[in-house]
Amino acid sequence: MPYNEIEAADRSEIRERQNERLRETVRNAYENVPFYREQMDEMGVGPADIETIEDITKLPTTTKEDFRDEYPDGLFAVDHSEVRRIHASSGTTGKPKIVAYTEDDLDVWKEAMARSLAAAGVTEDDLVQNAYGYGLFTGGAGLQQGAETLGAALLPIGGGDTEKQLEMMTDLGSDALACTPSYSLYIAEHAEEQGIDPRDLPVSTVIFGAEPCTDPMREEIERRLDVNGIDLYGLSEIVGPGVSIECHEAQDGLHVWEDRFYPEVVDPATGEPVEEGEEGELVLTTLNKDALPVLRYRTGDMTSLNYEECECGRTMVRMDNVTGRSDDLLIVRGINLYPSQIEDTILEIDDVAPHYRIDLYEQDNLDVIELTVEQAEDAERGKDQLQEVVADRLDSVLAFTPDSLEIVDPGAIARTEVGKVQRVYDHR
Ligand code: DLL
Repeated sequence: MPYNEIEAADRSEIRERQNERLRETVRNAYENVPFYREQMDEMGVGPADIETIEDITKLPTTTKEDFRDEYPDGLFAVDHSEVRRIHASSGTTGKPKIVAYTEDDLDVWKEAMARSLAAAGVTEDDLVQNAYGYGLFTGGAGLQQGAETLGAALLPIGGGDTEKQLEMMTDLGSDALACTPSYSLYIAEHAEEQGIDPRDLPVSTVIFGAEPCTDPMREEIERRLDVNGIDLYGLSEIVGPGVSIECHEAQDGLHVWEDRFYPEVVDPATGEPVEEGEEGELVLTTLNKDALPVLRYRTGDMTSLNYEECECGRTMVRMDNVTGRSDDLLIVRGINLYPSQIEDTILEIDDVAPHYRIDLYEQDNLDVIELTVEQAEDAERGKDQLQEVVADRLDSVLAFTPDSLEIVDPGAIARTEVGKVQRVYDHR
């Protein structure tokens, strides 16, 4: 059952709202954010040129560099007295991206997260254990507000302290666990170490996000913990978690709350829209953010859109799960490869644990790629034999041969308890 009727409304009604809200957003951005006014003036477009959502391609795009250039508050459209909350997203380099919310913006976010949790199958009777980080990261606060708005109970435990996670989960009977996919596997591993079968834990749903999760990784989570894995997507620049989520009924693509956040998919190289269903870079426009209206944000996340009605009855467009970013692309001796393709390929192999790392170096002006893969605890093959199998599989599926391939002992690759897992280390 959708949380809000609009989720299953006629497409024409959704379109109507998008048209109206796009006009308001563009007016707000043009009148109150000098950055957008300058861009639009330069392109010769004004708010009067934007009547329907089809006109969106006339608008300028926004990039993460724009957030950095306008640091800290150059993109704010309201006076500081109207700001109720600030979050920040830290990249690996440079200044964080600062994002702000008015009271109304927080309400939009809460409602989007309540819709998301309802779509994940969470009800008022459930306890959600929130193991996303609190603080400047949007994960902790986003899940918390959503669960409370929905009327579910929430345990604000935050990331880390895995011992405590297991204790509370068992004692309180948490129904859902919200955390990154890698942390859910870490919890499973930790339980096993303590002699607890993770399948006996009370959790029946894991709401994972903030990191890519390939199909074999999801299967591993679902199998190890005996849960339904629900993929939750979002980003600080647009709102935080709650831009889109899989429904528990179909688990077939993530419904984008497109009356609030309008999605387009473009060719990452040219910025031109791709055909429906084709893969490209996700571009998002906020339709209901007053403090920080964002026009056509180039997310860098690769996906495709599917407008077919879902078996759950929701009519809102679905995006494919995001397993790669346009800027993650590895170009190794002429072969273009996403780290997720490596993950997809190696995790299909029995005896491989869902832990690996990719190290990139430069030697004599050439890129060198080293792959380290962890052996599963219950592996039947020895390391040498496993190494051959992994090398063969990478070659036959991806036509890829790493410069070095090492199989390491179970547990040898460092785990991430708090924050996002890092798999690619670029030393160039
Ligand atoms: O990660 C918000 C979030 C919190 C989403 C909790 C889901 C759950 P940022 O730190 O700004 O915000 O990072 C956003 O993380 O552009 C994607 O590259 C990646 N990402 C987020 N969710 C997913 C997902 C939060 N479900 C960036 N699958 C995004 C793959 C994801 N990548």
